[in-house]
Amino acid sequence: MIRYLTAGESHGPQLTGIIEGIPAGLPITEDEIALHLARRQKGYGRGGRMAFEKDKAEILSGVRFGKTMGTPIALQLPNRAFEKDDTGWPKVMNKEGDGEDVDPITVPRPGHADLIGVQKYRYDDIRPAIERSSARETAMRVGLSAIARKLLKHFGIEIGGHIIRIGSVGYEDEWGDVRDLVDPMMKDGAETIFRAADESPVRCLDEDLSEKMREEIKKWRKEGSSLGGYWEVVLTGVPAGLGSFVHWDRKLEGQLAQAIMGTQAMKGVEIGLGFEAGRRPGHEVHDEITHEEGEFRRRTNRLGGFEGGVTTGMPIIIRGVMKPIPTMLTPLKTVDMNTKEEMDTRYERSDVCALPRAVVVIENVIAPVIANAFLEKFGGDSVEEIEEHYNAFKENKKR
Ligand code: EPS
Repeated sequence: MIRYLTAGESHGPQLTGIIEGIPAGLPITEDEIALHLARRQKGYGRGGRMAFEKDKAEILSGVRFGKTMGTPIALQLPNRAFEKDDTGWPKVMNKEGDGEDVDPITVPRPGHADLIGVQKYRYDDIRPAIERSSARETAMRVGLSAIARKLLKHFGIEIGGHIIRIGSVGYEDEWGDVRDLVDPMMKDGAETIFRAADESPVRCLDEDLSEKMREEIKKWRKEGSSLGGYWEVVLTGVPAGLGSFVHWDRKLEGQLAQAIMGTQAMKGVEIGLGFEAGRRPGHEVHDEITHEEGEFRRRTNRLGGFEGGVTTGMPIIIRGVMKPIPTMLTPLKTVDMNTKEEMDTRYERSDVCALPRAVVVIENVIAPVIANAFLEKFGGDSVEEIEEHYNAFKENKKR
C-alpha cells in the first residue's frame, strides 16, 4: 500500500517527501512531476511569491534509469524564498539562534492556524504555526502524488479538474450546466478537462464565466479582501469494484473525503449530486440500471460513480468548497496574545484567491487514495504483475 510523509516549512530551506509502496517498473521522470508542480503555481489571484518560486522536485531515491524500483522514493523541493530572504522570514526559520533578535508575531489572524497553533503547541511566537500550516506544503504533496497519478494513468485512469464558482460568480444551474459541458468531454478521458481548464487564467471551462471570475478576483483584490469557491474533479477509466461496503473505513468515498479535507482551506466535499441530493425526491437521484453491449451500465451518473462506497465503473465526480484566504488587506478585529489588547490584524504577503491552484492540489492528493484501492484489488510488487492481475480481471469479468 502507498503511504507518504512530507516535511518542511514555507520559508525553510526546502520541502522533503518520501513515498513508499509504489510498485517496481513504473516509468517516471522529474519532468512528469514538474508538469503538475508548474500547473499548481499558475492561476489568476496568486500573490507575489509565485513570481519567483519555480518548483522542480529532484528525485533522490527509488528511481533507476527512469523507472521505479519498488523502493521508497524521496523528493526534495527547495524554497527559493529561503535564499532570496526578501521578507526577513527565512531568517527566523534558521535552525540555530540567528533570527532570535527578530520580534515575535503575537497578533493572530482569524481563520488561520495562528491562535490555535500557539495555544496547542505553547509557542511564544505565531511564526512556527504559520510556517507549517501554509499551503506551501501542498507543493510536496502534489510532487509525491504525481507519481501515484502516473501509476493510475498507466492503467487508463485519468484525473481532471476545473473551477465552477469563485465568490458570487458561477454556473446558473450548478449541476446541469456543468454536466452538459463536462460529460461529453469526459468521453476522451478526464485529462481533456484539465488541459482545457489550464487554458483559462482561473481554470474555468466556460470562457464568459472565466472572464467574470477574473473580474471578481480583481474587484476583491482592490477592496482588500479574498475569495473562495467551488471546484470539481472527475476521474475516468476507474474500474467497478474499488473500495468496499463491508466496513466503514473501506468505503472509498470516505477515504477520498479524508484526503480532500486534509488539504488546506477545504471546508466541504460532495460526491455526485452531493448536497443537491437532499433537495430531490429519490427517483430524481438514483441512477437507473441498464444492460448494454454485454455489460451493466447506469443511465445517469447522479451518484458520481459510487454505490455503497464502491466504484460503479462510471466516472467519479467530486466537488468541494474552499474558504477565502484568511490573510487580507482589510483588517479584522483580533487580540494581541501578550497584551490581550484588541487590535486590527496585520497584513503579510498573500494570494487573493487560491482556487485555480487548489484544484490542481486536489487532482493530485486523491491519486494515492485511488491507487491504493486499485492496488488492494489488483496489487503486485511490479507494474508487470499488476498488469497480469488487471488483465485477468477484465477478461474474466462475469458480471
Ligand atoms: C501562503 C502564503 C504565500 C503563498 C503560499 C501560501 O506565501 P508567502 O507567505 O511566502 O507570501 O504564496 O503558497 C506557496 C508558497 C505555495 O507554494 O503554494 C500561506 O500563508 O499559506
